Amino acid sequence: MPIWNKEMECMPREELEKLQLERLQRMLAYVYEKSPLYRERFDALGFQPGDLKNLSELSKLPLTDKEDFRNHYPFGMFCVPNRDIIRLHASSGTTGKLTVVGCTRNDLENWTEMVARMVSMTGVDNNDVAQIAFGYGLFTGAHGLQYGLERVGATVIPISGGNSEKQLMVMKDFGSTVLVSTPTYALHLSELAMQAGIDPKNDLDIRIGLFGGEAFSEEYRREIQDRWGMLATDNYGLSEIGGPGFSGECYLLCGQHVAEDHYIVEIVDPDTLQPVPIGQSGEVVITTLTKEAIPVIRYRTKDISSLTLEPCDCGRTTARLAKITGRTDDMMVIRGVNVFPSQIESVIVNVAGLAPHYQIIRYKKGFLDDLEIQVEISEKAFTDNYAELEAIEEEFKLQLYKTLSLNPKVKLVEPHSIERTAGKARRVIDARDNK
Ligand code: DLL
Repeated sequence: MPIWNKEMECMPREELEKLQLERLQRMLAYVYEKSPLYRERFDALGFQPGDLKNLSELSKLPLTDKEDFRNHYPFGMFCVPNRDIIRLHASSGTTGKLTVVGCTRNDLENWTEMVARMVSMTGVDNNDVAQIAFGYGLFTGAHGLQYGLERVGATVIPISGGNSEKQLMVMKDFGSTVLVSTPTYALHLSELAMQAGIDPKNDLDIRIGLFGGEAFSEEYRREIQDRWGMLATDNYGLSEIGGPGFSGECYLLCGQHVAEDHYIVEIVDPDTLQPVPIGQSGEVVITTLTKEAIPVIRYRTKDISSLTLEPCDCGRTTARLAKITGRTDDMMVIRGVNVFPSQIESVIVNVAGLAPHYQIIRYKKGFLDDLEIQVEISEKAFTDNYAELEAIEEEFKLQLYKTLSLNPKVKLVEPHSIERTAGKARRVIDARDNK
């Protein structure tokens, strides 16, 4: 399979690290000159941009986080005058205040190239028809994917999220071969297709899914692949560092190739904030190497993953990021046990009779936090035979206990009773104040 930018994607590691160091040194000088925030932080450390002599010294610099974006809302993080910004995007945080990001013309060009690489490594090319079912708007997902897909010559259908009946009609009539959406929405669409008498595997032409925007487990991926008969790829990024294009899986589905000529990725221990050895899991920290509008030095993503530097069988030499297993702020401590929603998802997808639609309710029982897991019974298993339902519930509880060593409350609910979304799913409901 052709590689979009062989020079960069297959560069020997030593050469790549040399390039990263040059770019990092340039970037540090740039932010020192243009950003009051970084100048102040570097000065406080007594650090001059020219002091950094090798890549490992990056970990001595201070971290940047979402709070910095909030405190400098809307444009205080920008390093170029407004006249050089040609695009604004934003992501909505849980607190309601937007995290605003911008692009210069060069940023947009780099973004397009990175997404072009990302989509081509899955096998997408100019014969494909790509249906973009991410919501257009301030979210970086839809626009970013559109640029990259158009750059490789695919035909783009910018249908946006929602209106599922129309999605299916367009998919069939326009012959879509690529679906771009959140994994949750892909699963939901397959369900609606089946209800409408369309078998996504046999009656539709989708062969590749470019998924991202939220975490999904391997088991969830398998479910999507089985239902659609497609290759379901996982792609990660966040608006603060430029959106999608940061990392994505190739057709071998063995970790996400990071665009290392544009970013340095570190994995740190979320408690001590110290780098962990390669291969070990921790919080992903990202430094941009080429961004002009909003460069970020050591951005704390709160996402948890690990890295490998082994070259991939596809021929690329870039570091690969394992599937994101959760966020540090997703982690719930229940009776002393660390629980991530992704662990619960893995259990659900492996229990026969359950559908992968669920919600986790976190509530207070006395002084302790506890969980209630509401999960849909699959349509096939839905029955009014109490004993059969009870057997499913018992099996679910047993598997939960095996995975978590906990006995959370479990509630099986009817098919289709958990709200579906065209965007990112909200898996955990925090009801600790009112339970
Ligand atoms: O979700 C950017 C994006 C769009 C990436 C489309 C890939 C495809 P934000 O809205 O800023 O940006 O949300 C970023 O979403 O910190 C993760 O917690 C989560 N996230 C995004 N992609 C993945 C993924 C876009 N593949 C936040 N796996 C991130 C797990 C993901 N989590």
